[in-house]
Order: sequence, then structure tokens, then C-alpha cells
Amino acid sequence: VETNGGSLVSAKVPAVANPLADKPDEIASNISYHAQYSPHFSPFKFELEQAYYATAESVRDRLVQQWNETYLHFHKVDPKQTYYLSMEFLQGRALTNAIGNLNIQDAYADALRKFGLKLEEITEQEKDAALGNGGLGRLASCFLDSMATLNLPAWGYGLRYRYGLFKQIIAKEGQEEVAEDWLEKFSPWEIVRHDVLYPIRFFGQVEVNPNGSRKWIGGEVMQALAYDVPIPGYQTKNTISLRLWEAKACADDFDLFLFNDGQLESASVLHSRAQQICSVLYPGDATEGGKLLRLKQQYFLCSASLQDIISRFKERRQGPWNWSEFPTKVAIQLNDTHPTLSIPELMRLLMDEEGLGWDEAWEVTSKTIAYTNHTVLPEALEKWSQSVMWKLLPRHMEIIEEIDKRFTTMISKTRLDLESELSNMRILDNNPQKPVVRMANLCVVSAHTVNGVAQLHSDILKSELFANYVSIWPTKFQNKTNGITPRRWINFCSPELSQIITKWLKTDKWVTDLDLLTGLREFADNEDLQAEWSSAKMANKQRLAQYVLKVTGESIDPDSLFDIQVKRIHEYKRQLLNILYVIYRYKKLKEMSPEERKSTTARTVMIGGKAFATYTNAKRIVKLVNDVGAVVNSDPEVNSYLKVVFVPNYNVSVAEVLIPGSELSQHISTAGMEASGTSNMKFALNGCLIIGTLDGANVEIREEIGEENFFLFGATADDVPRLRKERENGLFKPDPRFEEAKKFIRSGVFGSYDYNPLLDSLEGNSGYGRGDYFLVGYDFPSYVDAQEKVDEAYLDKKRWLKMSILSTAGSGKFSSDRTIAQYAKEIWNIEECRVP
Ligand code: GL9
Repeated sequence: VETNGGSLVSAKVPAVANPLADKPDEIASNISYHAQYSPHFSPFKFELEQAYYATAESVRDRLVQQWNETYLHFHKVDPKQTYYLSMEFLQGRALTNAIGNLNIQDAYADALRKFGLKLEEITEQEKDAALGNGGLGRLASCFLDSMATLNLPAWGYGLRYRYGLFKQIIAKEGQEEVAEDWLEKFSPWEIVRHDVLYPIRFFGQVEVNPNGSRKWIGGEVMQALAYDVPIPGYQTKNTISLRLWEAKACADDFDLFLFNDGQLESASVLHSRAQQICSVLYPGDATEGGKLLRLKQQYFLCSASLQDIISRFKERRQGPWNWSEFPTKVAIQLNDTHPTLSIPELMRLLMDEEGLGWDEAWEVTSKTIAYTNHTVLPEALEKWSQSVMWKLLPRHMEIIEEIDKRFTTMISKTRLDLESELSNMRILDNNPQKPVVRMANLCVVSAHTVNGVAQLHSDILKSELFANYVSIWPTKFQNKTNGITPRRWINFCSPELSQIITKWLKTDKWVTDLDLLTGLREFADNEDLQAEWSSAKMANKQRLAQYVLKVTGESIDPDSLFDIQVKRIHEYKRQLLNILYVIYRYKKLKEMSPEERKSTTARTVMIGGKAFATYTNAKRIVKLVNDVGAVVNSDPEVNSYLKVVFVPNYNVSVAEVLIPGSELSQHISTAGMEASGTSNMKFALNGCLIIGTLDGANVEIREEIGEENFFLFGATADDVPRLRKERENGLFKPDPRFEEAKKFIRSGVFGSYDYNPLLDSLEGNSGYGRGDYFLVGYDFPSYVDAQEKVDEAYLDKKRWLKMSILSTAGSGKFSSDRTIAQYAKEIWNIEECRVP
């Protein structure tokens, strides 16, 4: 292959590329094969973008090989298989991950060098697949990686949104949202299955047959078409599927007569309705239209996936079968309540399509489905209007009413003590003002297992949110503390640190057995390890500094303490607490003499995250961080001791640069409100110390890495209700430092934007979102104290490095391999099915 300034000038390629090639020469010829024969771009043009697509396609060929073998093997063995249903998968980029999991980085880097290209430049070309909002979606993606790596028979099901999570732009007025067109050209990672197509109905009515059976008819019918994304395991042949559904109009839904009559739009109305379904991730639900669309999306996912699961179950039966076998072959996990409609849909398919009676269908459904709760925030517990549901899904509403009725009867007959609680426990909330279906209650009543995502969260579910159900079904409730994949979140994003770990542990087995990291503890004081650790961290900090310079124009000092908070912007996550402290710190620095300033710890505070488009206070926080940055960073007295950077458009790929370069990270939610958090695990694994509250998985992280290596502050979850009460009764006395920080903002130092509504939410004494519901004021003084301990610890380099090493050493528990192994054993009852 000869190249010349971005062109392939001549290429001698074999007629057929060899997907299994692992020698750099053969890989190079596979790449040039795709550049020339895959019909995407003009021939012979071979700039970075074309090189990325050709490289990705050559990797995909190899995956397809393993993927088909995996499918055939599962088919032959016919094990019990798990299906993870999720409205969100936050996959990020796939190329680095695929090459890494296949362990062919070096061969690909060599092959690309033959074209004068660097592997890093090529991987940078890929757009993130951001089919998720935050932690919940990223968790689903980490889980897929672990399922494949553990050789588990498991698949993911989701939707193929045309536009994923919006792109965040920081303009003068703050955050602006722009559609992120990840499919603008095409994704090399998906394969459309034109033979996998299911009808999906909306609206219509229920027909009652003479024999009493019921059937849903009429309405609007469209089709679900499968797109499969290969999910390779780490150093195993097993490659599983993420099946994403796309909505399509039925073939004969184009009205040629209308079209020829000049009624161009009416001719294709069903096509555009189908297109809307998979148009965007989380359509704004402020309007009735938006709500209906979101409900359609949820049903679309559930119906397509269940039809597919049932058809695979049938395909794999050799002879006649009994439906009672279904739960021994199929486990379905609902990722939050978003796919709850799977419950009435499975009931409907079993009764109306397969002819089962209620009891038999209920037995199968409740033994198959399990539910994970991811939040206790009341606004996130889904409730759907009964009237909208009757209109869109009349048969499902009949089934839900029947489940509710049977549940109510059971309570009245067997649990008189719960009668007074019954109206809250029921699935239907028949409040005449606004009758709704409570999706979480439907899940708890129907699923065989309900789990929370960190110990504290699961305890809160049992003692508060679902306490009444616990007394009925004490064994239904479990904990499965979240985890993250060590492949993406250290091995591939911080190769420098990973090599050091491998060297000191004398094995690279930790990548799939993360508990081995405890072996680092004995070297935590070792000067050689500390020196290597420090230089790897420095390399990561420099890479991060370059990135910040590129995206914000701000130059930051890699010798300063890199302090990061990145996550969705939400009042309960308390980015406001962070920035208020930064403001306080800035004010103190201003008041110091130049000599005094020199003795402080220089810090670069980075904050990033997206605010939901209609969440006004979250947007104000984004604006405030940017305004504070503008003032602090251009203040020559202070800017060598403090910088404040808002990192725009936080996403998976940005996280892969930020996390390895971080030294301190902030996980400072009001106790009891963050179900788990998962970035806390990523930071800790990368040797970044945490300043945090006793919330979510922080509690377990602190236990694992040792309390002396964690900067703790704030109220506990047990304190919170009492503190809110006290405040309502006017008993809260704010700390003068907190008042000082707020006053400083109100004085207008950070510009003319009106921050009063945001600051007012911290005042007063009652009401959600007012009266400082999130207890920023209460926690402020202990946060300031913890920050002072951070400064002190950072001055002692050896102590800091030791803490950093111990943080990584104690992170083994937070591998998603551990989490998934527990789901497999304790909820799904599935076993390894390794491709030979
Ligand atoms: C979340 C919780 O808020 C997080 O604490 C938790 O770590 C993840 C994964 O279990 O789930 N629940 C939830 O609705 N989101 C979470 O991150 N929100 C988003 O993903 C936007």
C-alpha cells in the first residue's frame, strides 16, 4: 500500500480481506480494502476521517466472526439467558475499546503507522454514541462489557435514537443545547438485521371474543427493525449483542395516490410518525405531546424486545414445550421503571397470543422479570396518566387494572394491618384530580426481585420507599452495589498507570480480577513506586491540561492540585456547594498579602456536566461557574493560586481524559439522595482522592480504601429529615462564612447576571427547592474544614501519593465484573457459556 499526503496512490490488495489477520501488514491491507471497496467515500481519498471508518470496519470484521460464533454457541447450548432492557446505553466510543478487548493495539498501531497515521489520531475521529443521560445509561454499558467478559449468555436491548444526548455549548447566556447527530454519516458498529422485524401497535381497542378471550385490534401499527452492535468481552471470544430497535412504517403505508395528487405530506404521515419514535433520547415531557412520545418509546422498546425474546425461546425449543420452562430459559432485568410496560406486555403476549390463562401467565411473568431501582427522588418515580394509557395501550390498562385488583384483594384478605397503607401501595392512584399508574409499584408487585444500587440506597428502599412491601415479601429485596468496567476506566484510559500496576503486581490479571489491586497496599510507602506513580499522574495531568487549553483556551498549571466535579448538574449533587466554596476561597485569597498567598495550595477547580434543558436552577449554576471562572482566571493577583474552569460538553470521551488526570474529585450530594454514583468509583480507581458525604457508594468506597484516605464531611442520611424539620421551624443558624460567600455574589463581582433566584433557593425555611432543601448551608462549614484538610494533605507529597495508591488498591470491589457476577448468581440464576 502506498500513501501520499492523505491519498492512497496505489494499492495492491487481496480480493478478499482477511478478518482474522493479526499481522500489521495484513491489517494494513484490510484497512485499505475497506477504504477502497466500502461504499462511503470517494476512492483513494484517505484522510483521518476515511482512515477511521476503514479502520473501524476492519476491526468490525473481526468482531463479526466472533459474534456469529457466540450466537451459534448460545443457540446450541441453549442456556438460560439474561436480557437487560434499558432506555439508555451510554456507550461512548467503541474503537479503542474493541481493539483493547481484542488485545490488538500494537498490531493496529503498527499497521496505521504504515500510512503515516497514529492510532490516537484515528480513535479521536469517532463520535460518542451518547444514547443515555448519565450514570444510569453508563452503568448499562459497563454491565454489557462485564457480561461479555464473564462469558455470560446475556444481551442488551435499547432504542436506536437518531439524536442522542444534546451537545452542550457554553455561550454568553450560559448553556445552549444543540442536537448531536452521532449518525450523521453512519456508525460502523451497527449491523442492520433486515430479517428481524416486529409489528408494534398503538391506540386501537380491545375485542372480546365469544369464548371470553380478548384481543387488541385496530389503531396504528408500525414496525420495529433490529440494529445489532457487537459487544466484545476482554480477551475472550465471547461477543454479545446490544440490539437497538428502530421504528419504521409498514411497507404499504406510503400512499402513492395521495402523493401523486400533490398531497405530499399526508402521503407519508405514518412514515414521519414512525420516525418520531426513535428521533431523540428523552423528548421534553413538559407538553402532552412530549409525554405521549416518551410513553410510545417505552412501549416500543418493551414490545419489540419481548416479541424477539419469545421468538428466540421458541426457536431454541427442539420439540414441544411447556411455558413453565420460560423462566428457566429467560431472565429479564428492567433498568429502572422505564421498561415497566414489559410486565403487561408479557402478560398480553402470553394470554392473548399464546392462549395461557391468567394464573399461568402471571407465574411466568413474575418469575422472569426483575427490577432495579436507581433513585429515591420523588420526581424521578414515573407515574403515567391513566387516561393517556387507556388511549395508547387499552389492553395493557385492562391487565394493569387486574394486577391492581388482585393485589388489593390479597391485602384486604391477608393483611388487615396494611389496609391504611393500601392506597399508597396500590398500582393505580385513583385520585380524581389526576388518576395515574405508579410504575415503581407495578414493578415491585410483579417482579421476583427488586434491587437498589448501593448498600445505603438499598437500605433506604427497604426502610422507607418500599417498607410496606418488605413486610409482605421480605426476601424480594436485594442490594447490588454498582460497578464500573476496569477495561475502559483504567486500562484503556490510563495505560501509563496500568503498566505500573502490572509491573508491581507482576501480573496483568487485575484487569479481570480487580481485587488483586489490594496487592499494591504493601508498596504504598515504597519510594520507587511513588516516583513512578507520580510521573504517570503527571503525564495524565499534562494531557488533561492540553485538552482544557484546546476546548476552553485556558492554560492551567499541571503542578497545581487538579480538583474535579463532573456529573449531571442537579441541585442535589450540589455543584452550588462547590462553587460557593471556590468563591469563598477566592475572597480569602484576595484578602491575603502576596506572601501569604504563596503558602497556599494552588488549585485548578474543574466543573463539568450538562443541565437538563428546562431545569432553570441547574442552568443558573452552569452560568455561575462560568462567570466565576472569567473573573478568577483573569485576576493576576490570584490566578496562579486558583483557576476555575467549566469543561464544556462533558461526555464519556471527555471523562476518559479528565478522570486519569484528577487528584481530588467531589461527590458531595446531600446524604440519602445519590443512589450510588459511579464516577466516584472511576476516580478512586485512578488514584484520585475523594471529598464527599456519606452518600450512595461513597460509604462503601470509604470502607474499602480506609477512612484516613477519604475527606469526609456533612450530615448523614439519618440526620437529614431532622435538619430539614429544624430549619422549617426557624432553628437553623447559618455559618458566617456561608453568608459571606453569598453576599459576595450578590455584590455583583461576577457580573450583572441575576443570581438572586438561585441564592434565594438557599434562604427561607420551607418547601422543595426553597428553604435550602439540599442543606447547602448546613454542610458548608464542615465542607470548608474538609477542604482545609485537603490543602494540608497535598502539601505533603509523600503522604498524598500514599493515599492515592491506597485509593486504587482499595477499589477492587467496584468492578462491574463483581456486580454482574452477583446479578448472575443471586437474581438471574445464569451461568457462564464460553465459546470454545
Ligand atoms: C442514577 C442515580 O442517580 C445514580 O446515583 C446511580 O449511580 C445511577 C446508576 O445506578 O443511576 N439514577 C438516575 O436516574 N440517574 C442516575 O445516574 N440519572 C441519570 O442517569 C441521568
